[in-house]
Amino acid sequence: MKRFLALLATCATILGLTALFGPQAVAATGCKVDYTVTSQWEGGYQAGVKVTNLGEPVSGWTLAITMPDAGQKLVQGWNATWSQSGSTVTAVGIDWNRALATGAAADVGLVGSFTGANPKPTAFTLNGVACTGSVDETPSPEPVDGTPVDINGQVHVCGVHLCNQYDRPVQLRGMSTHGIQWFSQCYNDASVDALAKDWKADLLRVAMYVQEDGYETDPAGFTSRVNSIVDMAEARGMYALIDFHTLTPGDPNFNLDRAKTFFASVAARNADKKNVIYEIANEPNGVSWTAIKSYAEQVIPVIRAADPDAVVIVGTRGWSSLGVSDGSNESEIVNNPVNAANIMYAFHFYAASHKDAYRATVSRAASQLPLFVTEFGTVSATGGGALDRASTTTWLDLLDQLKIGYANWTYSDAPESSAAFQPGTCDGSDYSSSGVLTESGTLLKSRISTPDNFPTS
Ligand code: IDC
Repeated sequence: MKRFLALLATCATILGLTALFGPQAVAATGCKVDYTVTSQWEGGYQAGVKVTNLGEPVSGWTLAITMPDAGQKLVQGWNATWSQSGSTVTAVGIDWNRALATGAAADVGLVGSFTGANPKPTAFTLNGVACTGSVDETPSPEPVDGTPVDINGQVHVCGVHLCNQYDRPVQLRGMSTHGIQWFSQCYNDASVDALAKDWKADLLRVAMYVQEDGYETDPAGFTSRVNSIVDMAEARGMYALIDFHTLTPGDPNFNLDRAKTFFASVAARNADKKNVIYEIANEPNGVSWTAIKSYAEQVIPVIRAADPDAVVIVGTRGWSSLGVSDGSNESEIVNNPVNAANIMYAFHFYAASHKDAYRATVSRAASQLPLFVTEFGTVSATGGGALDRASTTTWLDLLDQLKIGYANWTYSDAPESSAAFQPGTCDGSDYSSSGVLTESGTLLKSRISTPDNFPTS
């Protein structure tokens, strides 16, 4: 069950007039705060706080939230440094969101606990300017009818974003298959229905390993399996990301001939579809950016020859870390981009392993390069270990804010904590009840199933 309770508060710099504010948010001069309870459970809640600076640009900010009493406890927060003193909860902007131009907003969030009723904040201050706001309940926007592909049509790259048929930026959110050589039993009508209808996902990434008993062992068979999953996604109005899942060896040029053969075939077969995006190399590693770029500049023309208008996503150095895991960063790409249009660059992260330094890189790179998080995990880079809820939430809030699309590893019942389903789920036909989900699956489903509100004009 989703419950959206939005409390709109407006900060004004004019002290003394605040008590006159009525139930409607008032025109603001200093800042505006949108406080939204995104979920609530017995004794706890999660809330998003969007603070928009309507005054002079600031190079740093402190947001103080006054709760009606100290019974409310901050449990954790993200996208800011959070603390609590008595009934005041404070968030201080960090590294990548501390500067706010006029009109710019920072999205932060928190999980809190309470006794009695969920407390509504009674006041907000920004940089010491006290302001109380009115409280208003805003209904969730009406969803637009139609599937993600119906609404957005053929997507294309516009500046640093992915844009829809109305030339407006969109964020596509979905899941990645596990290796289809091992988990093909997980991709069937019932499971893909659940992804489209219950999860309300926008995309399914089809991870076709090349080695490890993958494509190289049966090119025709794997090509046809990929195509059939593309069709299942298309039938439900979801985008399909065709992932040429190179991993070991890390140099994509090792598979250059296979890539040309595979992409010539899938691009010709799927050229008329609006839902296909091509990802040409999962995670280059132990290889220079120059070598990856050379690979991309040989594979992209093969795709374009058959399917000229599809978006192509290029893996980046250091396991698609924009080079960070190899001690580099996005500048090698910015200074020497792939010579092709309508392309994006892949960024991957595993929340328990990759944190602030990687987030800082993505925040910086996002203003210069079109990015797509074609794979990420809620756990460690091994695909196992404990789920890192705080880091995952921080990451997903950042991607939401930057409108960067993502696919989570994995929509499968693999016996590892990154999988969304409990082991054995794919032996049955129930992909919908909450009992079949893992902790990671529960978290991802709750994030992905929120309304997309794709722009349509
Ligand atoms: C992992 C799988 C695991 C499999 C292993 C080897 O979760 O079951 O045994 O691959 O192929 C990646 C890769 C992705 C990895 C994943 C987790 O793209 O193939 O899957 N990961 O290790 N990059 C970072 C993490």
